Amino acid sequence: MKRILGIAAALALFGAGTALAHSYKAGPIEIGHPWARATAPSAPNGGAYLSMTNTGTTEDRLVSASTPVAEKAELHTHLNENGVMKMREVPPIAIAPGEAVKMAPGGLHIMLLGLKQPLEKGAHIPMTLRFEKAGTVEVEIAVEAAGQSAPQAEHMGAAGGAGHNHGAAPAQKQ
Ligand SMILES: [Cu+2]
Repeated sequence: MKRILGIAAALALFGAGTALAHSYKAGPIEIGHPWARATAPSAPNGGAYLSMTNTGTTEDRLVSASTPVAEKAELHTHLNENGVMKMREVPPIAIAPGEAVKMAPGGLHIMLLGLKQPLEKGAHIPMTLRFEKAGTVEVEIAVEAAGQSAPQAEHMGAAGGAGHNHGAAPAQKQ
């Protein structure tokens, strides 16, 4: 319990100074902007996303992930099977030297199964990533709006363009 409180306090401090884009390093692997979609209070599962860039000279693999807010975290992808989108657990995700792997809604993601609490927008949740060679690294998942299809920080570039009209409801103000 004491340990959990300590982590919470550290997260509160860290969270206060965190910009939307944040990144981490595990050896030569750069982990960019881990984020998750906010979940409804009764949602059993959630999804987290991040990018991994290998600045080293040998392949590494993301083996597993874990977070105290979910019973289990699995590496998943979406597959289109006869027009039906389905999720499947995937083997460790390889990142070739000089390459980047980007998780995103509709594709690769870290599935958070058995949420112990809803993921609330604005929260930062701890996650441990384990790489085959680079070992483990602690990251923080930034929880963003439920309808978010891309990280806020990269949204402008991705959706880009003047006059681009978002069909969705206006973004909620904090
Ligand atoms: Cu999934």
